[in-house]
Amino acid sequence: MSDYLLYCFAQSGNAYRAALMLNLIGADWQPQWIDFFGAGVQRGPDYRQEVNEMGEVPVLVDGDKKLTQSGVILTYLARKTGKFLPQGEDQELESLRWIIFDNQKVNGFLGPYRFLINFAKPAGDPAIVGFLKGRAQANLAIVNTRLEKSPYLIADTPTIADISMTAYLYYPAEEYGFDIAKDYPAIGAWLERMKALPGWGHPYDLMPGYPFGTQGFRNRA
Ligand SMILES: N[C@@H](CCC(=O)N[C@@H](CS)C(=O)NCC(=O)O)C(=O)O
Repeated sequence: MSDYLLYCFAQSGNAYRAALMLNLIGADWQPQWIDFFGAGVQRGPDYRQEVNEMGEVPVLVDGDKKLTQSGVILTYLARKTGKFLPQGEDQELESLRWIIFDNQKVNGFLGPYRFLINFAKPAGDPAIVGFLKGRAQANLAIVNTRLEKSPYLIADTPTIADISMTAYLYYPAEEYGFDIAKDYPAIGAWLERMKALPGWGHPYDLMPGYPFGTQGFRNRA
């Protein structure tokens, strides 16, 4: 049995934050696929009662501990292992600042935008899609400006703030109708730096659910 179990699915950038962290710290972990788009178990009373009252993925199980919210999972794993841990109060606060901005305004808009144009049935209302796209792009520009000044978000080395920010940013450009790495070059260069970290993996390789509707992986190493 693995040390950690992660409730996740391949299309979830929110879950990818936790999957990537587990891989980067070299943890012994296994995914528990959630059929988010099919049965939608996360919406059912059993899931809410037994797994996560918020009805969300990701959920990390570590022995008797069950953690939800990717920012909490990242903080827990960083504190437990000392890896990607912000150092001292200033960095801790700065990391939290970027994680909240990411959750609410960067990937918090990008994820629903991608969902509405790729997976929602019926597809999203164009006015809502346009709003989400505009907000996501404006906030990606803010992250880009930040990364023009610093190799990683809050320090010269990567921390959980960077891992959080990667959430939806490695998915293919076709899923967005624009190319994040090309349109925001400092983000593109930073994504390459993150990709070079030992243990890095693409969301479609780390979590089950690719191709869409299956429990497979794209290229399981
Ligand atoms: N802030 C949360 C977001 C989690 C989240 O929204 N997950 C999506 C899947 S990508 C979900 O489970 N949504 C179900 C719902 O909102 O009903 C995190 O970072 O863990």
